[in-house]
Amino acid sequence: MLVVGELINSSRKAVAQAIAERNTEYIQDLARKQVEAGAHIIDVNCGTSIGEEEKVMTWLVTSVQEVVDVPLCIDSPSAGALAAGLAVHKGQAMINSITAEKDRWQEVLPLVQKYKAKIIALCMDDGGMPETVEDRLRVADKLVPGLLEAGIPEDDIYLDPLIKPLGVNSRYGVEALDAVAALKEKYPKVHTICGLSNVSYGLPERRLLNRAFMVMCLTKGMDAFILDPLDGQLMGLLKAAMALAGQDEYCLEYIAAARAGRIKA
Ligand code: THG
Repeated sequence: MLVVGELINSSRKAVAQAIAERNTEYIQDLARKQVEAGAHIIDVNCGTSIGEEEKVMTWLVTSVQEVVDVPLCIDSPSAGALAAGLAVHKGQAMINSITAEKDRWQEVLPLVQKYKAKIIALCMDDGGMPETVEDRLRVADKLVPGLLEAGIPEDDIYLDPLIKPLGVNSRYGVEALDAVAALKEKYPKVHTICGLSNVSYGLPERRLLNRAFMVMCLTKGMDAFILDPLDGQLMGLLKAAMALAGQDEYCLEYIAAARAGRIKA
């Protein structure tokens, strides 16, 4: 299970402010805390720094890698910002993200190749956001063969079914879950990933929904999450659910985490 820490995201007010002030200490502290809490990769996003995204991404990647020894997930709608972040990144980065949209595909694919990065492939194309399982499969049928043909190893590909808010349509949870199962069946060696907190957008007590959805995703074969690792309940449930799903031999990880006080009921 791969845990990507989501907190360095400029859609969060405190992070947007830290970026505006170039508060290196705040960003570094947020990176350290997420790694201590169990994140394997740290997402860095500065989508709201319009006009100076390349500069900001360079600063974010450099600042975070000064204090933690994990790879980063470079998250931006701007290919220029992705390239700027990748140019200063140490180790194997993860790119967030490529899609089957014609322009995005052409801009991002050369970066994946050049930097031998892991790649998150969103199940969307020029037809827009997916609604159903079939929409997602149809797009995955362009993404996966396209990436393989371009020489990207299966093990570096992370399909994201795109989680949409349950508050908008009560089918959005099951459509995404069924899509994960279908993607895993069709492409067993390709990974699946999702941002958990999208599901709860606009609903009360969001963490409850995020936590429940994480467990349900895991039973469908999801093997990576973009999440808030500082939610201790979520991280505890993740360990418990992995043990129950047969993904933790002899429950060794669960027991070790409990003994170390990293998870609590
Ligand atoms: N898939 C991929 N990448 C993604 C997502 C995804 N990146 C962005 C997002 N979804 C996951 N990351 C976050 C980061 C922070 C928050 C949610 C998702 C967050 N949001 C609060 C909110 O929306 O209310 C902001 C509150 C605040 O201001 O603090 O915290 O699905 N590939």
